[in-house]
Amino acid sequence: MEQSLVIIKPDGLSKKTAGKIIAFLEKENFKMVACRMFFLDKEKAELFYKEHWGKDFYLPLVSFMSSNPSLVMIWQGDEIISGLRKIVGNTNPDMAEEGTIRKMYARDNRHNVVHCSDSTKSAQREINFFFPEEEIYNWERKEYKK
Ligand code: FUP
Repeated sequence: MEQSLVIIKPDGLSKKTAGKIIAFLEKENFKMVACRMFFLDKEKAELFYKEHWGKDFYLPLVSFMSSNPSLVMIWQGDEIISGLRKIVGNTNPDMAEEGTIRKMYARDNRHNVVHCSDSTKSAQREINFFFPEEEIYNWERKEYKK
């Protein structure tokens, strides 16, 4: 079963879109297996985005990500990585498809409310970056109905 890191970024929390974003993921039948609020200080944000080091947007991106806490989660499901990329939409909301999270809530290609992993390899790195194994609650759930 595939897993993806999902971050509701500082702008996503500030705009009160966390509940809506989680609802999107639940509707797809994906399962949350870890969640914590996390302040990416400058050092942590630099490390998380190290693949972008040297690009013109690197420092403003680091500064944005360390402006406020984020909600950091792991979600799991069949082909969740490609599924989430579709639901989240293009990095740049102007280019994102109608109905995607970024089209609806993002301001621009930096303040784009949510992060999801782009491959199984980066998902593994990103998950290890934030969560020790014992904080990942990956067990079968009992069904509770109303
Ligand atoms: P994505 O996987 O869609 O989040 O996009 P990228 O991995 O290409 O970029 C990671 C983050 O870098 C984006 F979410 C926001 C930031 N970014 C900018 O701030 N400016 C840019 O021009 C491109 C990306």
